[in-house]
Amino acid sequence: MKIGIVSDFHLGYERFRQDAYLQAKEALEKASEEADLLLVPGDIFDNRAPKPDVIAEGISLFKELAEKEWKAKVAEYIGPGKAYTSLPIVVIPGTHERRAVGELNPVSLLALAGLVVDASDAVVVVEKDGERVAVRGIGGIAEERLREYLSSSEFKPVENAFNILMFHQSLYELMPFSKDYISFEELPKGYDLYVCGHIHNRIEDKVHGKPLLIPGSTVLTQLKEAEQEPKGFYLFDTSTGKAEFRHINTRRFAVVKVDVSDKEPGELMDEIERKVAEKIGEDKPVISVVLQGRLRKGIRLGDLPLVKIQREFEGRASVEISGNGIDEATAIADEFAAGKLEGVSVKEFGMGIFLKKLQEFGYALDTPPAALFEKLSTQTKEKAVASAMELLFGKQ
Ligand SMILES: [Mn+2]
Repeated sequence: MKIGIVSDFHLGYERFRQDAYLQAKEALEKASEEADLLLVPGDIFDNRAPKPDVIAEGISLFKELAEKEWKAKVAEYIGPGKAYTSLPIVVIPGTHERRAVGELNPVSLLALAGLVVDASDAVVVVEKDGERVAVRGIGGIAEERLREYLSSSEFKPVENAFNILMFHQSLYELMPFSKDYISFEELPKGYDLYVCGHIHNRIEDKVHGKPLLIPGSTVLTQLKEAEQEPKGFYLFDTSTGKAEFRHINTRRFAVVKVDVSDKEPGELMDEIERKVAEKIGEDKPVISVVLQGRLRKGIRLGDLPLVKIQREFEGRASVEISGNGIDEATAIADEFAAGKLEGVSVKEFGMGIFLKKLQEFGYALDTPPAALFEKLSTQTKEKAVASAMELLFGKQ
């Protein structure tokens, strides 16, 4: 059987609303031309409660597929829910669609309408000419609850079938940021193929010696450098065990890096403008300007008229400018060395920067900034973030 794997459409994503719809449409259409079975491992929608016109986009995408002739059929559904169609289009909700247990999410609505089969917490067996493919789905669940779910649920590959585990989680080997993220080794064994959503650039790897395929999103979301790679979907052939990645047409995305070190503001603005102009084309690309290095003494990022550049290219490109790569730490160390902070403790100085940042983000929660600063500055990074979250939003 040929299996099309398409993920993370993020329908309704405000920034690139039309791209999200058109690129998902193209990916699904192209995949359905060749695949017997389609898998969508989550984040069809960008929101757990999409507006009716966004739900309509989802319905129309899958309605077109439902009208095609499919040789493969859902033959069996093992789980607490139900398959409302025999169409071989098997999906799970992702993190963006997650709601409390027992509540309907927008993906379960598509399933209820008989357009797709929701494989959350279930095994869906698809059959074509006597060949059976069994998909065990895990709907996106909170990372810290995944281990408990894996140990309390049944993972029994179906006999005489090609078994797939489909999920939507962060994986530690690919994102080593939290111990809550599961590692390859902890995933259930006995599957012939592992399919994951959630990660927005494509990845091919091995889990328990079997292929792991992550197709990435069909729309640009994070504006990370890796997203400059072409987007698309996987086509996996069970007879050869091989996967091919097929490209789709997407809005062009370019990253422009500018070293700010020792430059006058005027000079810097000219350079940014010139580099952005080089990337402009008729296709209205998304251009991410990443500022790096150390600003000249006395110049602050906020002093640069960056919005002017964004306005200048309006209608010809979508320009995003990020100062996250600017080395502020060294500049602060210089101020210390120059004795500018005499009489001010490091803690007070840190608190000052923290307050300024909160203001920039429009912080408006009840917790006093000083209490938050204490929580964040007295523990290891992971614990600090966890206890600050608890302070702000209560126990999750
Ligand atoms: Mn996603």
